[in-house]
Amino acid sequence: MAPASLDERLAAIAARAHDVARADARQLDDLRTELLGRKAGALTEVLRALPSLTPDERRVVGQRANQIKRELEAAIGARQDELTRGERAAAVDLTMPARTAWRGAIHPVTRVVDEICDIFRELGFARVVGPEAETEEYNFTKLNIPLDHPAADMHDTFYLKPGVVLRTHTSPVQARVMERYPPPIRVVVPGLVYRRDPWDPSHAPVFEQIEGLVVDEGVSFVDFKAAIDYFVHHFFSADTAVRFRPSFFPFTEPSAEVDVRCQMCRGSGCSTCKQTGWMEIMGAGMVHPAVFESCGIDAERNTGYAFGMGPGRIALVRYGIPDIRMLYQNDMRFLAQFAE
Ligand code: 2NM
Repeated sequence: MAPASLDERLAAIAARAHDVARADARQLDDLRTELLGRKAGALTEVLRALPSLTPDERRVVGQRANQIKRELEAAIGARQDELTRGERAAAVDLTMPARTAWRGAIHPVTRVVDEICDIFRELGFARVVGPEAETEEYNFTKLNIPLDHPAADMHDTFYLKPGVVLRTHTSPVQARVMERYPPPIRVVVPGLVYRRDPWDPSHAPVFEQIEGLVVDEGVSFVDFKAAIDYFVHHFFSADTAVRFRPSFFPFTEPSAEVDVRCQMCRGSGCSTCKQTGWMEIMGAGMVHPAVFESCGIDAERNTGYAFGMGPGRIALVRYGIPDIRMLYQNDMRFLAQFAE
């Protein structure tokens, strides 16, 4: 058994845990010194008295003293943590302005592509995509473009290997659609296309295209004009004038180019429209029977129209962007302007 006086001293020391739990930072420092201090701490004093006890007493008092020491250390540590957390919470300045979060934006070209597809969706066109690496057959031959045509030239087309190219337009996807599905066909085909053009303010070696195709019995150029009027009036504005000029493409006959009133000057003439008052937005025409032939469509029963446009070009016009390269540099100062 321990002598009563040491027992009482230990009980008194253990009871100080209540003070520890309520101490502020300074009191806690004082308590640490007062109870556990190496020189004159109350517990240290008790331990120092051990050698004067009998071996039995020494074991009992020693065990009890060490247990109280561990408990006090734990209590002081816990209180210290509490005080630190409290200090941090008190240091939060609720009047400090919040950091503004970066807000993502849809790229202007993506926006134009989506809007165009949405408008044609209203007219019953499905949106389809296809491969960017194509055979010469699908990119040229099936579309009535002979391989000795200038468009198939190595100087204009990226060849991946003999017979395989990066598509120069999305038309090979239409060829695949015609082969796989019977008429009626109504599709729009957005996607990247590749041409061996050096970068300049109005050219890029890779750019977006959207082509459209309609195949059915009794489809005429009037159907095409109606669809394009609908598109222009919804994409640009209800009072935007449209005109059709004769043109030539190997895969359509007759072929046309579609112009809209210049969106910058509304027709009075400016640098964007080169003083013509008009801006070209697409090429189009009635699908050539030779194309139907090579894609397994019965050209006796069916007719159709097709068109192609460049959403990048259209984005330049719509947002007044002076250089096509700005669409591809991913400069945050440029892109952030399109955040909604
Ligand atoms: C254009 C202009 C005119 C076109 C033709 C075809 C297909 F597959 F039916 F033959 N797809 N797209 C076409 C016609 C594309 O882009 C300026």
